[in-house]
Formats: sequence, C-alpha cells, structure tokens
Amino acid sequence: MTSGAAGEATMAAATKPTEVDAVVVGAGFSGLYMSKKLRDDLGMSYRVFEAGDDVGGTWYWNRYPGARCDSEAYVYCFSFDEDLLQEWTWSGKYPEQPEILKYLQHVADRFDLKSGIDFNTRVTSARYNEETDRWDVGTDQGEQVSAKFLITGIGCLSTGQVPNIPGRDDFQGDWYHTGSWPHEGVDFTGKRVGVIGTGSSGVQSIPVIAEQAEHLTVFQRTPQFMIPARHHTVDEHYLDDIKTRYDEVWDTARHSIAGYPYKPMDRKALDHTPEERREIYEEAWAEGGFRFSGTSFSDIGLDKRANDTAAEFIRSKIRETVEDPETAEKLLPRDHPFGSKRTLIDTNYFETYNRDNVELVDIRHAPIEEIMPTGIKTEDGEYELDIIVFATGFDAMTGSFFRMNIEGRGGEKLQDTWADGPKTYLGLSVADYPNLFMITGPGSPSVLSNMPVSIEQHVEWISDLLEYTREHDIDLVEADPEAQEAWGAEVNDNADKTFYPYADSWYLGANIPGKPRVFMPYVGGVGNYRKKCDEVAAAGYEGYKLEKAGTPAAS
Ligand code: N01
Repeated sequence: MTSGAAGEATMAAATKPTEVDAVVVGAGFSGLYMSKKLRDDLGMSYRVFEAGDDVGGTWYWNRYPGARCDSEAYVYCFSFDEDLLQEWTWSGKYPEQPEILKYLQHVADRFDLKSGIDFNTRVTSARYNEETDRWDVGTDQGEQVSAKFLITGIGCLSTGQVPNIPGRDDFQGDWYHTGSWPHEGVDFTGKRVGVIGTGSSGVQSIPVIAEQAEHLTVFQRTPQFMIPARHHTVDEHYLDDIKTRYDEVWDTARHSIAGYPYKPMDRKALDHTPEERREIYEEAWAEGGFRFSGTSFSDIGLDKRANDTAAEFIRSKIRETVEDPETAEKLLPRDHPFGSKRTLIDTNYFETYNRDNVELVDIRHAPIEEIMPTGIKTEDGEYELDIIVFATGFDAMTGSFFRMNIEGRGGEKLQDTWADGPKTYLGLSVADYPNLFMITGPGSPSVLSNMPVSIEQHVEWISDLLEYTREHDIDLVEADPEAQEAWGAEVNDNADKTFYPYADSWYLGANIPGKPRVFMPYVGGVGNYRKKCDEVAAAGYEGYKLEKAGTPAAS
C-alpha cells in the first residue's frame, strides 16, 4: 500500500529520533502546518504520526461519491504563505475531495513536509510521565517516542460510527462507511443500494449513487434543512480579483463569526413583510451555500419566530421540488429549528427523489429492526440490497482522542476525565494533561467555522506559546482547573443562547448511544475566540500554570 514519498518516509522511521521536542498526531491541514512551524520557525525536533499512507486527514479518508467541501474554495486553504495563495488556482466554487487532497499533497511537497511524517502509523498510547515530565507516545508500529510536547491534529470527525444494528455482520453484500471509503472506489452499476443517513455525507453521495445504481433506497431518520450549493466552475477573473484582495479577505474571515469573509449583516426577518422576506430569501437561495444564512437575516439564529420564517421558506422549496407529495411530506424537517443541526449544502438532493429508481424510507416512524443477510428489515417492510452505505457520521470531537488512550497526571485516562463531556481550556488544553495541545479541540470554534481559518489560528497560537516557553525557560504548560471551569461555562452559556441545544446532533454527542449530551464546540464566533486567545497570550498566558520542570512557579 505504501508508495512514493510516503513509503520512503515510513521506511525512514527506523532512523528517526525517539526523543523529540514534539510529537504531532495527524497529517491533515493541522499536522502539516504545525510541523512546518516546528521545523521552520521554532527549529524544534519533532515526529508526525499519520494513520493513512498519505497526507490529507479528513480529505484522505472521506472519498465517498460526491464528496466536496461546503466552504468556498478560495478560503478553504492556507493563508500563511502569499506565494502559495497566489500560485494555486481552484477549479470551482466548492472543491471536490480529489482536488483538496491534491492541494494538501502540493502543500506537503512544496514545503518538503513528507519526510517529517511517519505514514501508516497510528498513535495507540500517549502517557504523561511524571518522572520525566514528558509524553511517552506509543504507535501501532511498536515504536515508543518520548516528547516534551504532544500536539494533536486529529480532526473533529475522524472516528466513524457504524451503528450496531442487529444482523449487521451477517449481511452478505458489501457495506461501506462514507468516512473510510475504499481508495479504488465502489462500482454501483446494476446494484440495489441502501444508504442509511441523510447528514452532509449522505446528501452529497445520494444523488451521485442514484445516477449509477440500479435502485437506491434511502433510510432517513431525521429530515434535514438544506440549501442548494449552486456549485459552478470558477470564473478566472473572479479568482484573480480575489487574489488581489486576499489580505482583506483573510482579515475579514479571521474576525468573522464563522471564518468566512462575509460582512455581518444587520437585517431582521421580523422587520419585513412576508412578501419582502420572501424576496430576500429568494435572493439568498439563488446565491446558495452558507451565504443563505449570511446574506438573508441576522435574527434567524436567535429568534424562533424569525427562524420559523426561514424554515417555512425552505420547506416550501422542498414541496416545489419533490413531485410526489407523500415523499415531499416525509422530507420536510419539522422537529428542529433551522440551523440547530449542521446546515446541509446540497446539489440535486431533493431532485433525486423524482427519479424512478429512488425510494425514501422513513425510519423515524418505522425504525430499522435488523440487517438481514439480503437487505434491511424495518418495522413496516423488507428491502433487498446488494450494498449498504453507512452515511451515519462520526463519534465527533472526542472519539479520536479516546482511541489514542491518552493518560495524564496520575495515570488518569482522558476517557475518565471527560466522562461527563469534554472539559478544556480554550479547546486547546486540559488541566492535568501538561504540554498537551489540541488543534481545534472541543471548546474551540472548530466545526462551527471554516476549518482552515481556525486551524491556522490554533497552530500559530500554539507556536507562539512554545516560543514563549523557550524565551522564559518554562518546561510545563498546564491549564488551570479554574480557568478551564470558567471557559466551560462560557462555552455552555454561548450555546444556550442559540438553537443548537434543541436538536439531537453530533455537536451534542446525541448520535452516539451513551455519549453525554454536552454541546462541544464554542459558538461565540472565531473573531471573539481569537480575541480571547490573544488576550490570554498578552497577559502572559493567563489561565495556565507555567513551570520549570520540578519547580512549581507562578502562573
Ligand atoms: O454525519 P451526520 P455526516 N440509524 O452525523 C443518521 C462534516 N462533513 O458524515 O439526524 C439510522 O451529520 C443520522 O440521523 P439523525 C459536517 O460537519 C462535511 O453526514 O441523527 N440513522 C444522520 O442522518 C457534517 O455535519 C462535509 O437522526 C442514523 C446521518 O446518519 C459532519 O461531517 C461533508 C443512525 C449522520 O449524519 C458529519 O456528517 C461531509 C442510526 N443508528 C461531512 N445513526 C462537507 O463539508 C446516525 N444516523 C461537505
């Protein structure tokens, strides 16, 4: 499986140091930039461990049909290097998975980062050693590495969840999870396919699978709100213009709510007549994507009556699009406010239900009872299938941490520390886990933002902190439990002002049986969050205990 530069890097592992300044986990956006910082700006020794056989992280694993990004391409990239920004040209409004992967491979090659990465290597243990004040990191390749700092760039959606439906293992056809799709692709020609799940991965893959499969059955638990992507190839003049304004574009994105270069708009839905509202919604609908919320009304995320107007507008679009009224009715989202689950961006999703070879099965009212050797049995029917696609999401934000078996002070496991939900300081650090830094960890804007913007901010902030420790002769950086508690309260308070708690979503862990229901990301906006992080740094890393090894010092 190992090939090219990745293969050489893996083979070179034997000659790499086992005692380093930093171990970085993951070689997606986060790990690539972090390793560049460690090498070029900090001059530190490091190892990067990556489970895949190439760079890319999320974009390495999620190769399902139709996979593409919901952020507009020109801001779904790194901003740290002006030449990189100018030389790369995206082909369309929303990049497809292969193009993003190609971009990340380009970044890795351009900055010669692959030689610093151990591919095909998963971190299986990370234990804080109180005798050495270092992290002992173990891998599935049997290596043990000692590092002063442990930095995770493991993404928020990296541990897939395949529901444990009775009979699953007896299914005689093939089954796949969207988050670990075979690299050689799947041929659906002439097959009867079932897709379980209608989140982002499901709605992107369903229209593409429908075009190929003989028959497609979609098993839907929760009808969802969707905005059309309006994907198109990008006019070169448009991109050229953006390239001349990139400084302004990034500045706006970095100080915005969600990491996009959209100016805040202060227009309230309830201040307008129904006719005016409809006109404004139509314009925003024509624009498509996340701009629908960004360019329509500012109160739809805060005022239920305003939210209802957006929700009803979207429902009217579903009714207009889907020809069969009964199917349309099943597709109408009614049990959660618009935006309280991840807003989905679609291309031809609802149109797909007008095809003769596509059937929608409502498993909210007639749940799946079992997977039979030949298909799926629900409370009111049996569906013969050759292939099942699980578009059933991820053990988001915490699952990948737990898989690494992280142990902090006193040998406490992170699973236990976070038994009631993740507790972090700024989504970057955890009390009793010194010198552990999480890029886009729970408690940071992460999944509620345009990820590259949040990742760059975290990587740069962590790098500045590492530089500070060197300048001030500090060995240990550890979140203060009180600061952590206060940050947790702020994360919760912000979430409580929104509609997020009103939906069963993976933001709350609701998709995983037994997972504590805690809202995990910080919803206060990337601009406010950046300001808070900058203030913490300017105050000498307020909220952290900074110590010389073995000698407690002032914070
Ligand atoms: O996963 P999801 P996803 N029985 O958790 C259903 C990012 N992303 O992979 O809503 C039956 O959103 C579940 O039903 P319900 C993005 O942030 C981005 O689609 O829980 N059904 C739901 O319909 C996204 O939010 C991009 O009732 C079950 C679906 O499966 C995140 O990844 C593309 C079930 C899971 O939806 C996750 O998206 C793709 C069960 N036991 C992903 N368990 C882009 O940027 C779950 N479901 C384009």
